[in-house]
Amino acid sequence: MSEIDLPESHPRYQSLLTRHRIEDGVDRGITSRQGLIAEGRGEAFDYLLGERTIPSADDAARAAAALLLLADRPVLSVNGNVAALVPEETVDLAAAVDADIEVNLFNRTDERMRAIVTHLRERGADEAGVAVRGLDADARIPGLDHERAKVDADGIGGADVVVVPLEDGDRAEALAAMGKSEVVIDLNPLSRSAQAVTVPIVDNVLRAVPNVADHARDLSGASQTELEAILRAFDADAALEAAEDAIRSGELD
Ligand code: PTJ
Repeated sequence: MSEIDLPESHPRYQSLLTRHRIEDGVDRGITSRQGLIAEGRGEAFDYLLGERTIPSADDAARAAAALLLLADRPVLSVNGNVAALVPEETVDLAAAVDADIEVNLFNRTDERMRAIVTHLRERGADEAGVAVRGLDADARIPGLDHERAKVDADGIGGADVVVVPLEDGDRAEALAAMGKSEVVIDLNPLSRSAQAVTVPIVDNVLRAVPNVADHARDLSGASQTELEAILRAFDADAALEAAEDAIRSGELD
């Protein structure tokens, strides 16, 4: 038995665990109520994908790992859904690629910002020596309204590569316009954020975040030339097309 009192062999285990974590996140002031709706939409796409990491998403996860290992100042952006679903896994990925974490919210309030920063510190960031940023808010992303534009100058503001799971399309486009390379993790291959970025991973954050960390560990001894070759071989448009195909043609049980 686990945190939801169901055996892991239960056929809906993953989905029920995910719902439980999101509900719990809302109760604890971490996840927004809109996060419940986002989760429902994500679940529908995941069901159509067969709740698995398709080969093109695994290639994308490897390219994302290469991009992060090549980066000078990588930052992992965390919102209320990511904080509820994969806090330890996000810290583990940050440690594997030597990145900082920054809390960056669509529905930003001081209470939620502080609750999420504390949650991540307690879920391993302090122990792993991973910086959790977002509270300084001393820089702005040009072209966005006030609250969504707030970032830390030493975090997303100065980053060269940003991982933005479940990102809103405007902000993904605005970050790309600042010249940053982005990795988006989003189950919807048609979302504007997935279309705007260097490496779109069409997969559930529950699977994608640990998968990128595994690829990063596997590539830790690779040379710069090898990492660059992996990145060059990755075709973002083809990956999005493969995901859309898998969703449209998937056989449902
Ligand atoms: O915590 P905040 O205030 O920053 O708000 C975060 C949410 C996610 C509520 C906000 O950014 C939002 O409203 O997002 P959207 O526009 O609903 O988009 C969420 C996207 O994430 C959709 O394309 C979903 O398919 C996708 N999604 C939902 N759950 C998952 C997911 N993708 C990957 N893994 C998931 N578990």
